[in-house]
Amino acid sequence: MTMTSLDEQARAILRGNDQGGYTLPTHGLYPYQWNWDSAFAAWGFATFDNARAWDELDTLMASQWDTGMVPHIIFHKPDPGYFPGPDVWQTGQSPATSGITQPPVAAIMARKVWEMDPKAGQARMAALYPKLLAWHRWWHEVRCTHGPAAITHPWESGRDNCPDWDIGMAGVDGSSAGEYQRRDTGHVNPEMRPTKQDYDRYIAMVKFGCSVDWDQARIVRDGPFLMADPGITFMLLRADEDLAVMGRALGEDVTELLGWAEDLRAALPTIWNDDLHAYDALNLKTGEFANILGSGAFMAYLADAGNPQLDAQLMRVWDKVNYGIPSADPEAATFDPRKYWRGPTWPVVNALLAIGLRDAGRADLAERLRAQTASLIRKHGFYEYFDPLDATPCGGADFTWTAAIWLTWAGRDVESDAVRGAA
Ligand code: 9WN
Repeated sequence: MTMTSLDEQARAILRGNDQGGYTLPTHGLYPYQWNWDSAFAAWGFATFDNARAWDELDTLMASQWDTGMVPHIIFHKPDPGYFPGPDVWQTGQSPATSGITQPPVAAIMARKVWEMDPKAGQARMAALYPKLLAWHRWWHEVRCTHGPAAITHPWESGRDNCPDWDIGMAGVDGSSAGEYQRRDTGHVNPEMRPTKQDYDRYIAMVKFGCSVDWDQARIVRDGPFLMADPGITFMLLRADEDLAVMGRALGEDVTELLGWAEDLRAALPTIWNDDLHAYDALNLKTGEFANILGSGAFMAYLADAGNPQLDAQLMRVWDKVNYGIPSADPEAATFDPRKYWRGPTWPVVNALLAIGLRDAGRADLAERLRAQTASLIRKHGFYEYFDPLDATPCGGADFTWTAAIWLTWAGRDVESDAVRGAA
């Protein structure tokens, strides 16, 4: 299979998943618009249709709540193939949305899209800027009250069932979930998906949100789950700084944004676990660290927050596998190479890490990661995630963000990366 044919396949996947203004992650398994998936889709579209890239971001931000939160799913058209659907979330939004958010990578991706065609993107960016700013304000005012960025549901992290959340999940009573029918396990191999116990707890948390009318202050204060997420903390920090670059280019006063970024950077020691020699997830309800190394910690490079101890941890976990960065520590007892976020490698996370490594002056490591990610896609196609030991493709096929990552990064050699804004 030639490079060109994979480029064509990737573009065909983006077009095939395009619903007119927004893109599904993949047909069947995920039949709606997802927040951070859309941001990556925009980056992918920008390689061949810059206007369509901005449309994707516009559609996402059009469902922003009055509070500034941008929901993790937008249920544009009813689809019985996904659970939990809008009837379970009951957020009263139109179009219907979930009641939680997802990693704030939209500003990071908007900056890339803009830099790929600054002239064409100027007006589009100006229109988007206040919405992104309001979303960041929401993150800082509502979710950084303990310092680092906190999540109230594992789905917010985008790394749903990673071992980072096990200690927080243990405190969630899943018995209120009641009877329900999962749909995900009918689309893909159930062994590669979260367990029934996980789902009971996920649904119990959704029910808690409904019970307080999605009042964020109450969810943070009284909800069953509250953990600091290193991954989101670093992505938000990077996104603040990228948004400030765009703000300056628009002639905006970015003092507030830079203040948020400074506060967040000052809070990083809170999530540094000395025993683990790494950043770690922290249960804000008990003050306990998760004591497990996850791929969220490595997002530190995105925010210029790497250090020699983290470098050593990165090389340790990377050298234990053959393809990409594992989502969880391969030397931990909880490691499972095919179970979703408990071990598999995710092209989209590899791409974010490579951006950080490149910025940290480690182009050699970024290239190693790119080559490994490309080999997974060349071997098996545009899967959702892969076994990092033997490259087995996992989860959904013809996946939007994997196709986008191919077009922007994994399928590019070092020279063309710069052209596509991946540097
Ligand atoms: C819940 C769409 C999403 C991704 C997440 C990934 C998975 C959903 C699910 O799919 O989560 O949000 O139903 O499993 O974990 O990162 O955004 O691709």
